[in-house]
Amino acid sequence: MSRKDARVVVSPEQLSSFKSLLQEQNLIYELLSDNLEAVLAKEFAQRSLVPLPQAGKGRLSTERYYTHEEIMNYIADLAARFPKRVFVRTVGWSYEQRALKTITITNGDGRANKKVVFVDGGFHAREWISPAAVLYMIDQLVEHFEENAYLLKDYDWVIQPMVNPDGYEHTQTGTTARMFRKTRQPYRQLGLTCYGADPNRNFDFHWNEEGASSSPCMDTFAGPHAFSEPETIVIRDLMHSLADRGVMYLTIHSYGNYLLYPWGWTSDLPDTWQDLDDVARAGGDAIEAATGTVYEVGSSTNVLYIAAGASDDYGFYAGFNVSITMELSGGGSLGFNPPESSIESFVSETWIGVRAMAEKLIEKY
Ligand code: 0X9
Ligand code: ZN
Repeated sequence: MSRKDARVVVSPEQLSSFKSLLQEQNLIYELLSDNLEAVLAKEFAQRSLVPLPQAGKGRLSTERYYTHEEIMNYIADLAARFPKRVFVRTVGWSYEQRALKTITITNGDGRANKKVVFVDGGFHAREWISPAAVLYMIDQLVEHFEENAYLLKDYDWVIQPMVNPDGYEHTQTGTTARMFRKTRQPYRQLGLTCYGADPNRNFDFHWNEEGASSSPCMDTFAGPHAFSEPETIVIRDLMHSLADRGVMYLTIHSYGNYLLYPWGWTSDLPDTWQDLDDVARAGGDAIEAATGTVYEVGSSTNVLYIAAGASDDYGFYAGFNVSITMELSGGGSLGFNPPESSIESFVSETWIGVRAMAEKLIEKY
């Protein structure tokens, strides 16, 4: 697929009229699968269901995706093993009452009020590679402390590996649920119940303007009002509590290989866009030099699409000097489902980019 191609899923009933439409518009198309359900079911069946012995204790490998509970156990275990450097805090509860936790990683020197890098993952339920990549960053900063100590000298890293655990757990329940994106709070409209708001359209900055939907059954449903979801309130409050010290907010999504900075609600660029561009480009360049993977760098609206009410715009507005959405590589039949065999290469590549962006921050701020 080339860059401007798009994957579209069409129901069997609509396939022939959709093909005619493409032909009328002279659009070139390729049928990637004539039975997506079956492909997804096969991919889903291939994932490891059996928790590894001791999963959540000690290091987490990159050989499989983990449940929310395993991830929470893992960070608790890290805090117990490295009590001088690692701190875990419950920052709130999801709609279905799962614990939302942050892990703060320091160098243990006890110096207060350092600058902050705030990273999150798992905003969108189906983007399983996101929390996996964030776990790898945690492992690097904690278990590989010696080689990464320079990243913690003047910075604390505050990391929330799972923003939307209800959605994430839902996507683990079966093939039909695998491509679910949103939170799990139910919304009723015209006698129909649909689940969830898009957490990345729920922030109160140009909320529900372009690129967001008012319909609860849409994937980009902005919610009935801004901050209708407990999960986004938690991120908002963390952002405000960290903003004085916050140099970079980084949110990990998939897929498409993009490093995006504000704005996402308008095609205008912020005054400091060149600083944002420097940081993002440092990440993209480091990845390309190391693996050859090319990330496209630019403002969300200008290189991807306009979408208002997202966390990156809000974090920048709240005071972070730099705010970046990193869209990792795609894999599997739909891009959101890279096989377990590719986790290691995707997450280690992500770390190369994140480390380079942090180095650029240290140089500039
Ligand atoms: O649409 C999104 O929320 C993000 N892409 S994804 O495929 N992971 O859903 C991109 C968000 C970019 N940022 C803004 N538009 N502000
Ligand atoms: Zn996403």
